[in-house]
Amino acid sequence: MIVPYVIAARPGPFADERAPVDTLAAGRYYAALIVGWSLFFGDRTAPRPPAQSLRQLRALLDAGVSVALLAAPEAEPPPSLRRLVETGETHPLGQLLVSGGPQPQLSEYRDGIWSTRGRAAAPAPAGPLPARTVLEIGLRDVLDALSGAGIGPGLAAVVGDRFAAAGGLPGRDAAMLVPEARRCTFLSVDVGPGEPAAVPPQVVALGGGAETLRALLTALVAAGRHRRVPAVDEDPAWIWTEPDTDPRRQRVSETLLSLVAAGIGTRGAPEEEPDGSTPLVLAAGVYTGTGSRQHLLAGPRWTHVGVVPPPQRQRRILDMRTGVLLREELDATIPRLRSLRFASAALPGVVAMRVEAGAGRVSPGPALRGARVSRSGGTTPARAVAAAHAGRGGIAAVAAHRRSRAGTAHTLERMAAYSRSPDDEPDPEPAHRRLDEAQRLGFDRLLVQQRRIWAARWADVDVRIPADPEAQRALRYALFQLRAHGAALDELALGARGLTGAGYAGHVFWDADVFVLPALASMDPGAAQALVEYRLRRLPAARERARELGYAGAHFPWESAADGEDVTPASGRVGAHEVAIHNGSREVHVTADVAWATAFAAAWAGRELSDPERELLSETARYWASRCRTDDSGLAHVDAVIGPDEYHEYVDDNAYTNVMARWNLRAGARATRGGRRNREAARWLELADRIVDGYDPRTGIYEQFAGYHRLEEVLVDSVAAAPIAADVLLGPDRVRRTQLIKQPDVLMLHHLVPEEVAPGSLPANLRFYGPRTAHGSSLSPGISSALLARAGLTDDALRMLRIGLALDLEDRTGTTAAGLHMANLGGVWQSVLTGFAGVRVRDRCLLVEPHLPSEWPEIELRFLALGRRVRLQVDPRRIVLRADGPLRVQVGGGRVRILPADRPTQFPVRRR
Ligand code: IFM
Repeated sequence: MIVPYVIAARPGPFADERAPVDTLAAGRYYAALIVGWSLFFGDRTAPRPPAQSLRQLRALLDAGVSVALLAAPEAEPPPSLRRLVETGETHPLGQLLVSGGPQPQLSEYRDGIWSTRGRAAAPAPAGPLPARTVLEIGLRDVLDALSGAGIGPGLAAVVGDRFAAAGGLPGRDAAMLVPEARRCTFLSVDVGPGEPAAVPPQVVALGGGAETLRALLTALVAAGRHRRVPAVDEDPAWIWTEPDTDPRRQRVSETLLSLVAAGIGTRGAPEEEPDGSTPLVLAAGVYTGTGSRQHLLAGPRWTHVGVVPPPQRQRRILDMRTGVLLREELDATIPRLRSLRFASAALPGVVAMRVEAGAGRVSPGPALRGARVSRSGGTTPARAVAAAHAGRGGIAAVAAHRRSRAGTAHTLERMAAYSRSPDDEPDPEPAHRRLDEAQRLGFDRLLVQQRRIWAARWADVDVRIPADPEAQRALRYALFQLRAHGAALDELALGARGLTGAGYAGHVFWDADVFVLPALASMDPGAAQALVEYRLRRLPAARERARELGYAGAHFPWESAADGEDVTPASGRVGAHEVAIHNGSREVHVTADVAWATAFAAAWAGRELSDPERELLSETARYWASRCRTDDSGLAHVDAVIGPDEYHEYVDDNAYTNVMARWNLRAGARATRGGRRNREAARWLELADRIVDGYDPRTGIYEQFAGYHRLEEVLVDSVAAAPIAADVLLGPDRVRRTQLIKQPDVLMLHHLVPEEVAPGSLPANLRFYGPRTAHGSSLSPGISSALLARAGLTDDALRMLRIGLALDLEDRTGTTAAGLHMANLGGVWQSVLTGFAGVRVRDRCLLVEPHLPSEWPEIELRFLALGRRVRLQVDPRRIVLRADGPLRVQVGGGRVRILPADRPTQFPVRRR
């Protein structure tokens, strides 16, 4: 047999080596093979495809390789293939795609079902098409179908026989003329005229004809059997790469590379857990400790593997398109250390990993670490079982691994399943059942599902900014982590750092309600509802707290954990200073924030409030009614609070708190039904009208709190370029005497409750408070950017957005090691969705009023709203909206219209 040698033409595990074809394929470089029908089946005039080809086809599909067969117009029609494939076919891992015929259409065989899809490419002209056009259309359709299964072109090999053949001109093959196929690998198995000398640079000239093709197919099948570590499509638009091992960035990388699903988060620590690494597995809502010492419980860890020696150089790639993390050693002898892991989006609580390296480098050790580990008896003796116990609840895990070998590569495959119990003894049984299911499916099938589910998620929610690939990628990172955290659990306790680190002990702040929830509502309504449910279930605790403090109704805690009691610590550090923390008793706006989020989630989804939600709005209104003090002139005040600007404490009539309280009283009144309560609601409405808000109609500016204007006027620029932690730089006492503020306070009102502030007051308040805002909180840049965009200051808005986008990815605050700033991730998406695209929901109508910065001539957003999947495209000339069902829309302040289902509708761009 001929074993041709290859010089691989593109980066990848084999980029720098001369490797025989079976080694090339054995790296599972390809998740899909695209090949001409006649090349695959040989003589197309034969009455039926040869049995050997069909056997290989089935073997490939079983090994997890998708196969696309492209046929020229005169090729044998797909039905004969259908019959043959269906005979004896079970459930192949790969997908079979067939395109061909005089007017090409794509047939797809998946999970035992054939279907024919609409064409992705532009409609072909009527009449017989030239063979080249048929192949181009077919290839486009195939790539589109593969991408729908989460297989990008970088994971596809196009196998042809004469890439340089067309007139001897390099790169004239039909496949190579399709721009979408740019990142495919082209393998030439024949030597056409002029080849291999004139072979286009992107083609790998294997030569060897049909025999090479068979060898390649056999090697691909073997790669599947040998459980090699799959590759990812290194499309820069979809990957985040953490480069070499830089010990200073190690813990930041671990945060950024966290994988989260179904309320279980695993930090991205390298397998060998080198010095300085902080590996951690956390489960949403599972806290340990009491009072302000409550913190998220560390669960058993599943990723530890001994690696000797550890890699000198490596790169780690988070593939956001498919939700997997790849690690690759660089500059080492083959086989290099490689690993791939993911938190299954298909099987809740299941995580999976494969690691490969040369003989003796990888030692599995125990499959679970870091908690009480016991071996299970009974029917599954090979499983490790471990549980981490909190006071009441805990986290149970079961795991198993197995080893295999292919040539010099030794592979370890580990799967684990978690079950979280916020309130009860951790129970490994559900985890055992999940692991049974995962093992029945196997790693490859789980990976296929992972790719498909993430592809479907991105089809619903995504952002495209053709002129700004960096911003697009950073926004995708935010969407990726938000979506991964957004589990539609029965309730979702989402701490300030999510499940990516121990920062803020995993406590739940207003970050979850006001910053994350609106973002999640546009991507996963079930997850947004789970955030609301977390608060609803703690309404009794909030009632209790109000009573303890001498108030009526319900008052939510500033920091919340398991039970809904206030868990704000009494002191903390600001730079070198140990300072008392008063937020627990003073940052009372959180009560209105929770009410706002409850109403927002329902409004965005286009549904009525449920009875428990109405109750929450009424109870919080009742709190404000008792919290307000009425002065002799009848005006109502809220005394001695801390607003979102935490630099100034114990202030009276903080505009944010007062206006949010006013909104809450009105919303509570609207939510209240019947009898005695109506009289109470009338009192709330009357009280709301009397709350002072610090607005001065002469200047159009809200005074942030009583006496703010008398403070020393210091602008941020005179201290340093924002963002800065002004309290750390100047000291908390000094900063308190100035007008410097930590984050938008008054301006948050323009974002959350625009109907509660004076019409047209946004620009004046932006001009006034913008230069005073230090952006000392990660919550600040995203919402500031949204407001600047809405006010038409789009280039300033983009500058501000870039601060938010870099905040974690470049560790701008030096705090990312302790976890992602979830509120910032929510904030940057809000900036794009509600700021630049100007999308809001009001009265069950989608309002759209885009304001694009000069650097972004066009954007495309996909999101969910009012129960619809919405696609919005904006360019300098038009706005195009499309929804998957009828939708009330109002574009650019025009008239309200009903958008027809599934029909793109154009609107003109309004010039300012
Ligand atoms: O909730 C925020 C607050 O607004 C500013 N300090 C950090 C908290 C948690 O992110």
